[in-house]
Amino acid sequence: MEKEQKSFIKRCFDLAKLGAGSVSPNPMVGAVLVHDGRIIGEGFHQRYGGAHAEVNAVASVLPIDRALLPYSTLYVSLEPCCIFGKTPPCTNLILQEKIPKVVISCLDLSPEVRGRGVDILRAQGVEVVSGILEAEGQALAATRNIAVTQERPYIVLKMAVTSNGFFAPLDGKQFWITQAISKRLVHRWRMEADAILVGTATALIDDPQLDNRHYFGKSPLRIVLDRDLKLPPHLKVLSDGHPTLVVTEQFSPEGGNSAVQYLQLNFDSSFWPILMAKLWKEYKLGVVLVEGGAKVLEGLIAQNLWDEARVFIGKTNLPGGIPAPTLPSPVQQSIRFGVDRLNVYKNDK
Ligand code: AOF
Ligand code: ZN
Repeated sequence: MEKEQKSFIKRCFDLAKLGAGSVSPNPMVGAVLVHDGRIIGEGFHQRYGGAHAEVNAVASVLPIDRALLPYSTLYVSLEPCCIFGKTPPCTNLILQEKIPKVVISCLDLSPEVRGRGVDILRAQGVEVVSGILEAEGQALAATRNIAVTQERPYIVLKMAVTSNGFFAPLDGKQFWITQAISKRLVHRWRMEADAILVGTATALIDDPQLDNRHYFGKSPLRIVLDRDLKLPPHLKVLSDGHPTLVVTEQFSPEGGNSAVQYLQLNFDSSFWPILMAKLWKEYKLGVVLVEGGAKVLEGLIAQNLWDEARVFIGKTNLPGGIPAPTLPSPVQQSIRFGVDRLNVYKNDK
């Protein structure tokens, strides 16, 4: 029984992940309808503002199987919602379709839901089993659950470090640490994020495009810090016509490129928490990928404003340089990726 529940919940996770990069600031959610051990419907949340996983799963049931719904179990990776948001509550759908049993992995921590979805179903006589593969379900829903509880985006730090622990050379020149295939993985992470953030030195030294051109899907918004508006306008992020948000202490300049917007903020000790709160509240950014440099990464680590860090260890060495920022949590996962190693840290504070 438990084995069967786990395998259907795993299927929900796989379906949910198909929504990566398209659903934020909503969570990735997958759902499976099962009758007598047979899957009769499947669905996932495909895009922000669109139908929820449960709705798509019910809609996928063949006419011949529809009569089975009142005898089936609905598996969902997340607690069904009970609110009128951009779409109607999934709890209503479950009750209308007379689905007698719902198995979920974890709760939706959005303030209006937070267990109310489960309570409503139980109060109406639906059997609800919760907590199946809960840690994995929580990891999948973390972008949403962190954002709604912390009122800031889910923050992913990305960095590349030489095998002898250096982040960059001291001479302020661009230095490539990882192999080419690692770059493709980073572009996948860019597709999955709502925004990429870099500091002034990175924008100046690397003149990066900060887009996704080596993977499928969209490119995120680019966020560049430029306290004194000293970045030259010919840099790619300021001149290629794709959207960029420049965070500055100065008042926004007149004219310029319409793709470039400015956000004026004081660069004082509360800079990071205020910026992150604004990115969530005003810009609705659910996932921010931070790509450096060292000062930006260290600033966020010092304020405990990070959720996950993905650190590539390259094969290259530097005789000296800027030491890599250190993370206060242990490595959670270490994967060999071609000639590079990828260490994943999760913030456990
Ligand atoms: C679900 N199934 O597939 C997803 C859920 O504005 P809306 O209509 O998209 O609703 C937002 C709420 O639904 C919010 O609580 C969010 O966490 C949740 N997402 N819920 O039952 C889904 N994507
Ligand atoms: Zn829903």
